[in-house]
Amino acid sequence: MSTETPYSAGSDRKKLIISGENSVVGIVMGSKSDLPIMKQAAEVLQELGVSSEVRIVSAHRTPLRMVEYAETAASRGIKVVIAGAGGAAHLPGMIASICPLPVVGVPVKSSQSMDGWDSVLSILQMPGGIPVATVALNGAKNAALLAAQMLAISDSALAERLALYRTRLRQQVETDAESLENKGWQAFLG
Ligand code: C2R
Repeated sequence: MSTETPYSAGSDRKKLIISGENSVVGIVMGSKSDLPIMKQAAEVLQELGVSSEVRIVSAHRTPLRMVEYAETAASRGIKVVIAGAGGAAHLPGMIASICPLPVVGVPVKSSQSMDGWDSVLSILQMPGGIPVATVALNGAKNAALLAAQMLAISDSALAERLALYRTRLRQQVETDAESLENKGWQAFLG
């Protein structure tokens, strides 16, 4: 009789993490179905000139791959991990429990989510001692900005790019506000 449990099975062990070259942010998600949300983090980081790797890693379905990811991320040069998952979203907390790096958690409203709260609370309510910086439901964009802000503490060029990002954001809102005031809301919408 085999003594292998599903989580010690060789097939899981063989799927080693494919190293990304020189990435400083690791974006992981529980399933490919999270990608439409989690890609927003990759896009913001790309816009800010921050290198990232994007991986599917599930604490539930590929536990050993998750352990390997969490154990090797820092030594591979990753500085911040962004972890997104839906439903019973244990991935961010489990990565944080193993990995010394800061983990930003993204609750994803997945097809399996009841209403999103399951994922939010699974990521938010970590026990004292193992923090996960939790952003809003589907808040992958803000997760990327938080990660960039952490990196910018010791990277003045990135800090400047982040300041520019905020300037553009402010200018866009000012342009919209002015246009709304000038045209009135009906013409603005039409
Ligand atoms: P499928 O669409 O693959 O059925 O996944 C994923 O993040 C996804 O949102 C449905 C949802 O299950 C989530 N999932 C987790 C974990 N692994 C997968 N929450 C985990 O390890 O926490």
